[in-house]
Amino acid sequence: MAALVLYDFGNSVCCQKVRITLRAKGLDWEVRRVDLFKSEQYDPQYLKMNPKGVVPTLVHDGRPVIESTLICEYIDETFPDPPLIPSDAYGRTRMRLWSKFADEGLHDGVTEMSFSAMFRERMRNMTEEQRQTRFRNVGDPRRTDRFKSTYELGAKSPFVTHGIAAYERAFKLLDETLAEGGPWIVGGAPTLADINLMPYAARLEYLGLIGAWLDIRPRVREWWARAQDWPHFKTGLKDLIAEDEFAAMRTHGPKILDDVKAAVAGLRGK
Ligand SMILES: N[C@@H](CCC(=O)N[C@@H](CS)C(=O)NCC(=O)O)C(=O)O
Repeated sequence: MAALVLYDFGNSVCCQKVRITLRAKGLDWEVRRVDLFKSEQYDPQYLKMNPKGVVPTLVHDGRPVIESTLICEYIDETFPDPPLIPSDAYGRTRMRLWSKFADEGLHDGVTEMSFSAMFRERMRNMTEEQRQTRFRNVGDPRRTDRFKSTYELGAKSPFVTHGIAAYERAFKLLDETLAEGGPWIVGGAPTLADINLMPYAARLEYLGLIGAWLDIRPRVREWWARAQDWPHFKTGLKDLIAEDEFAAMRTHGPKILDDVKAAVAGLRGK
């Protein structure tokens, strides 16, 4: 078995964070695909490693590490060159603030937006039994409620609105942060703060929605252009998205653009 094995699924944002980090460290890994649409994340063997039934899981020398934010920090500590975590305590807290933004708002937000634009259709075509398995979600009632609400209400679900607001807060702070320094979030070189945010910006970009937040934020647009030019963004994220996944995002994302724009305008008091 390879030293590093990543339990991974195509276009998953959390897996993308981990892949960019592995690329930035120049590491190779073996992929084990967990098909979320076949509910393979609920396989009892997989749940022993990752009790929440989510991807990614990184197995290093036979030991599982879970939670993408923790996995990225683990990779940085285990393979220190080049460093992706600032060396001073203040820099580290500033970097971790962006992990919190991702974990405490953006992740649920992007999940619900993607779901309302793309996956709802796919769930309608499932059998009732398959759908109920997805809803049950290994006993996490909060995820079940989010899932059901978005399945029923689409972009009008309050969970989608919460996600749109989380993005508005994050991009506003990013704008202020970049105004004070830059060109990366915590200074002159990319850190896990940038890596944590990249997949969440990328998904909005590929869904054709990002302009709704960045229209008034040229500094964030510059950061995003710089991120997309970073070689590890390309090899860890963009190059690993299949053409049919790009096509699905391009086709379905714009369906919720008007709802997104209206919600952002509401948040800005327009
Ligand atoms: N906090 C977890 C979240 C992981 C997560 O939600 N992963 C999604 C894919 S991005 C997943 O596996 N979802 C399973 C499902 O939809 O049932 C992490 O950062 O690793």
